Amino acid sequence: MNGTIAALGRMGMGRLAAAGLFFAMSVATITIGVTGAIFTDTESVSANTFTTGTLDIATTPTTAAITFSDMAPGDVVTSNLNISNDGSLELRYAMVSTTTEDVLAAALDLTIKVGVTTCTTAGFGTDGTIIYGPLDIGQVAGVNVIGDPAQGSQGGDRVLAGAADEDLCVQVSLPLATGNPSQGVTTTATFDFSAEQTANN
Ligand SMILES: [Ca+2]
Repeated sequence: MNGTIAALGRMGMGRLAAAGLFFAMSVATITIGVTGAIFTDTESVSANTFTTGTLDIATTPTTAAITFSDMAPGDVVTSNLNISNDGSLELRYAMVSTTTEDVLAAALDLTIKVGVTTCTTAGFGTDGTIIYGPLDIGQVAGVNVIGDPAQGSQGGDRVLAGAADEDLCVQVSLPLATGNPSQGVTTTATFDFSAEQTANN
């Protein structure tokens, strides 16, 4: 008896499963039939623009910032050298001085100041802050006069905000104690300025 009920039950379950499968297929058919009738919408986000900044160091003057012909021990010359950040990014700069020979270059004393109100030989000592010297004007091998051109922040590196500038008051003297080895000698110094971004560096 119990076996008969169980058999009938299995038959019932089989019919129920078949009916369920037929119903699911019917729903799928109906769903496919109404796909084109739903509401939709889209939205685009435009103007995701990126621009990079610029790094541009400039000097005024661009050549012969300080010179002296027929110099004698005891002579002094003073000139202004403007350093400007013509780019949009904040920069950090360094300056290396390379000379064409070493004897007179070692005899000549270079002093650089910032914040000098009147950049003349008479006004040089009045105010401002020394950032180099008095030391050699340079060497054939090159001398780090301001900071260090190596990447990153080193002692003496100077920072200029975008579009900012600063005046370097540059003074060169030939001390009275200079001896004959420097007589009749010419040396030419080239000041190389190197700038790098300060952002992420
Ligand atoms: Ca540096």
